[in-house]
Amino acid sequence: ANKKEEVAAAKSKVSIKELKYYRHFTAPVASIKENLIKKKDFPVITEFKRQSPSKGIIHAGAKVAEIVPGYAKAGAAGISVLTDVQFFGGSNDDLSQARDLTDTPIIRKEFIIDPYQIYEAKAIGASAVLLIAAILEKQQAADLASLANYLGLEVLMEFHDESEAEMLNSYVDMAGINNRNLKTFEVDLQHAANMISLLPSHILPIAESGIHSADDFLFLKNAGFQGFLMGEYFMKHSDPAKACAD
Ligand code: IGP
Repeated sequence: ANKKEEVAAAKSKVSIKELKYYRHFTAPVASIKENLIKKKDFPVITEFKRQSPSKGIIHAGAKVAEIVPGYAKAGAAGISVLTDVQFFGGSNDDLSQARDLTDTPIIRKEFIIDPYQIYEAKAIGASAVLLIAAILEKQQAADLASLANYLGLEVLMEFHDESEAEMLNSYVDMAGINNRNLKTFEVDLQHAANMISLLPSHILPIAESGIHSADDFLFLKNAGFQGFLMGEYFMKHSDPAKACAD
């Protein structure tokens, strides 16, 4: 099933009105952006991810309860949880479970194309949502980001191509530059370093993907990035939380 069908199916099971009664919907959440600014020594969003289309299985059967509390304890500024079932083997349940285990703000990693998914993000306990510029129209991205802000969710908009910079809107809190080309899966840190200058200064720049060493981190930090999204580097370990703390 594609995302559109998936969203339609979810909508027919649980309405937006019903999502508003979920216990996480009205619960206050912390800010990833503020945390990234505060935690200058470790401005990292750590990701919970079992598998990906580019890497296949990264950590088979990974359990939220065994990893997320450790990420939080290690001082992560935020935690990214994949909710996409088809490609990443994640679930909404992973995210709400993570929310119950920590106060560290959580970003919903999902292919968001419909307002329903923003309500859903709030209902399962997210603090922030990812909007991928490459899969959205400009007006659609603005509507989704505006709804997210209205519901108290921060917006991380993800870019890969220079041509996507025009997708930015005033509701975007953080801009992620993905080092991984989602079509070819090729990773190039220099690409992010080249693209950072396209971002307006009030939007916090985050480097995403393929950060695998202290050298990678320092290279991107020197290029001006203030946040770092890291998944595989931790998840490939048998004990990701320990790898994160080390
Ligand atoms: C993490 P990595 O290489 O550290 O595991 O990457 C994160 O950036 C990556 O999972 C990601 C992603 C996405 C996943 C970036 N953008 C969009 C799904 C959808």
